[in-house]
Amino acid sequence: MGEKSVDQASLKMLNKAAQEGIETAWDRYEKQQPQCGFGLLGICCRNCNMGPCRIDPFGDEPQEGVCGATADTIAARNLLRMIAAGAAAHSDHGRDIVTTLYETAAGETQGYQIKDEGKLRALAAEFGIPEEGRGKEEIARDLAREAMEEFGMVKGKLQFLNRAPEKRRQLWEKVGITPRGVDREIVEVMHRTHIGVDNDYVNLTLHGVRTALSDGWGGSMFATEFSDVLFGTPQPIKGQSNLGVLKEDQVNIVVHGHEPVLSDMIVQAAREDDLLAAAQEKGANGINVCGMCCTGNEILMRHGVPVAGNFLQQELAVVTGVVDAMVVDVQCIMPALTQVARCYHTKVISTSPKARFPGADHVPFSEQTALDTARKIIMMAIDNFSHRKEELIQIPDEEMEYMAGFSVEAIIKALGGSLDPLLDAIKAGQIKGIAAIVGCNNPKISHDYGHLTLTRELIKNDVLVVQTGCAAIACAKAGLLLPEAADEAGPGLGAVCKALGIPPVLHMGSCVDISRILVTAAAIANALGVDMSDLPAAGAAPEWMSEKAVSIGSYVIGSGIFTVLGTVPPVLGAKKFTELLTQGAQDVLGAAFAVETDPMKAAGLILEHIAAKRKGLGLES
Ligand code: XCC
Ligand code: SF4
Repeated sequence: MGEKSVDQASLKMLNKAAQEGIETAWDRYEKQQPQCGFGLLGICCRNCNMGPCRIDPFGDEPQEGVCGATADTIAARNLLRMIAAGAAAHSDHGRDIVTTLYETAAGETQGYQIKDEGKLRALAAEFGIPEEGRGKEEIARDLAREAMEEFGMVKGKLQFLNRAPEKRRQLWEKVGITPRGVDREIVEVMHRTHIGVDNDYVNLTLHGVRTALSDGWGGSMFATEFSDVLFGTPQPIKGQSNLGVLKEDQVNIVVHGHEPVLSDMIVQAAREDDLLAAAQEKGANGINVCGMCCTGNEILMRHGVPVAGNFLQQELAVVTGVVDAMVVDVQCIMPALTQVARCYHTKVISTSPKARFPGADHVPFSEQTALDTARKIIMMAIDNFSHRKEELIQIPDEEMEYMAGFSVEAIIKALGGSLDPLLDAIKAGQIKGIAAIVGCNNPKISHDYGHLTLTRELIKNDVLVVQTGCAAIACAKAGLLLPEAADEAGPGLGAVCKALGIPPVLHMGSCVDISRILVTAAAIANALGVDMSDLPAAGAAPEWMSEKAVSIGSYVIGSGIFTVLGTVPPVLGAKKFTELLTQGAQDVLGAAFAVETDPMKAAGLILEHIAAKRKGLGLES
């Protein structure tokens, strides 16, 4: 497993990059070795200018920062700031979707429509907004305004929390971590982690979980639900994945980042006749829009658009020499892209006022002129088609079909209208439990190895796997998102999948769509009349790297679900804090973290956990 990747297409492009003298994340990671020990252990602090301070991890002096902060305080504060950044990223994305819905309802945007009126009306009912006899625009305006208020603290408690089982809500109340408002919790992290405010690592941790909950049951859930209203609720759909989706004879546009507001418009505009004609005029046989990372997941879930790859493949896509434009919005976009692009002909086009990249072309995107901007970007890609450097072109032939689009609504539909068949299969032990495998890639672990190994091992043992993000793309490339992959599953899960015609690994969307997983888990717990912590369910992030993943992991355990991390979080230098995260949290939240870098062992932990929870529910193992 010493290889940089287990994905053949990526290995080919890494080879090509090396021959052409191109540095990638793996090379830069190598150059960072050895990485800073204090940083890895989480015990350096730069929160004030008496510092920076660091704690001696071997128990020698110093054991406190200048202000007296201990290792536990420092590591907890650092982790809280990671949660805040992650929650902010998801939630700011959510806010933008809410705003887009509001402006669309007011007739102020270009190209958007309310695509799922049924979902709009259901959400309105949930928020207590009258909908009978009212038009969809009117309802959408009220709903969006109501949602905007959730970011502040008008009601003092997030609306979507009501989707959680009552026992879980009571626990949140009792522990004092019911999230009040999305922005409020994030701001409070920054306040509490300022020098001389919250110095108790337990108190800090509880607020960290509350902030993360405001992401999972707040910002992220708004992003998902309101995206469904605007762009349609995903239904099962097929498409292609991996770098082989790039086409030598077509204009290739890779959309990379996170938000559907731009990528959906590009997909829409790329189908227009005059743009196709313009591409043909330049000698191209078409316009090939592909996705990357989570914005890729957004459009593959809704349109079956091909996905070129996951996080560690962004540079490698450029190395093929056929990407005419790499269009980016926000999050997980390596600044190195413009460096790599310079060696080929690729234009990196940034679009968000929040995310500029030195060396990129910037085309400011706004909802008011969305379709025109998308057209302009596509024209730039078309114009760039003739600038390809023939001698640098090499497209790996790896390409794999996937089935995605498993929203909660789609899962219920696939089950024949209710969750009952799934519950019955779980009760009967055909399906032992459910595992959510999510998150990024990280050069600290062989690319895709963690995702694929853990997924394969779990489905083999009759655990239904649900996925989002880069984990899902890894499995798409490996063919695990196809109904035929049921052959790789254990006899119980395999039979259920074959009967329903679904894959044993369900792609539920982008990372904000982990909210769909929360909704599913809550619905199952509600149907069984138990708390989410009683379910035979687990979460895992085998290759995580982003701060968003820290927020996700924290709201998953905050929701009562055991979570295994496959790369080591920066906390191990703080003994008591680490114990709290991996053990103490169990008593308080009914769930805790485990850290296990070997995905086979991680699978063992999850299977053990699922068996114990089945026993707790009185189910046969
Ligand atoms: Fe980013 Fe969402 Fe991680 Fe992938 S999984 S590397 S966060 S793109 Ni979200
Ligand atoms: Fe050092 Fe305390 Fe300042 Fe952190 S807050 S840099 S530990 S003095």
